[in-house]
Amino acid sequence: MEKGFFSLPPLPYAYDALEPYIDAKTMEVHHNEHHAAYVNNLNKALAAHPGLTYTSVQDLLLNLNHIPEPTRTAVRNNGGGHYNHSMFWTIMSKNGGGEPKKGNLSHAIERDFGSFAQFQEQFNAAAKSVFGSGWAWLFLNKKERLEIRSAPNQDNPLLQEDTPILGLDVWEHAYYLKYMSKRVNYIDAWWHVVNWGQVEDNLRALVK
Ligand code: MN3
Repeated sequence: MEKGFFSLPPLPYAYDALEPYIDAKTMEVHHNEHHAAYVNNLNKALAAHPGLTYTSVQDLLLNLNHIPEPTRTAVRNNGGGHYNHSMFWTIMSKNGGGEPKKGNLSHAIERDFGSFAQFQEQFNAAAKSVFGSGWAWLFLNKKERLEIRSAPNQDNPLLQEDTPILGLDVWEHAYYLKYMSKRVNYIDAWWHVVNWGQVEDNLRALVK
C-alpha cells in the first residue's frame, strides 16, 4: 500500500453482512482490492505534487482545475473512486431496505419526485442506463432540491458542484460474481440493503 494522506476506511460491517443480496466474496474483493487500489493510486498520483494542499477528497474533487495534468485525471478517477466507495459502504446495512422513515428525506423525495415509487423508478432507470461502468446518484442540487443523475466511470455530482447523498455502483465488479450479466437483478436486490438512516443523515448535513 502506497503511504500517503488517504487510507482505506474499514468496512463498517462484516463481508457477509449483506447476504443474500450482496455476497461476501464480492464485498471482500470490492473493498479490499478495488477500493484499496483507488486509495493507493490516489496517493501515488498526489506524491508527484508535494506542494498541493487539500483537506479531503471532496476538496480535491471540487478543485480539480487546480491540479495539473496528468495528475488531474488520476485524481478524478481514483479520488472519485475513493469518495464514491467510502460513501457506498455506509449507505448499505444489514438492516436496510424498505422506505425512509417519515422525516426530511421522505418529505424531500415526495416533494421532488411525487412519491417514493416514482423516485425508485427514476433511480432504477438511471442505474440501468449506464453504458459500461458507472454510478447512479441521488443528489442535492444548488437549489436544494433532490435530483437523480447517472455518471460514467468514478464521476459523481461533486464534479458539477452538486452534493451526492446516495450512490449505486453499477460497475460489473460490484455484481458480476453473483449476478453475472443480470445487472437488473443486482439493482433490485440492492434496494433490500439501502441504509435510509445514513441517507437521511447525509441530507440533514446539507440542509440548514
Ligand atoms: Mn466499485
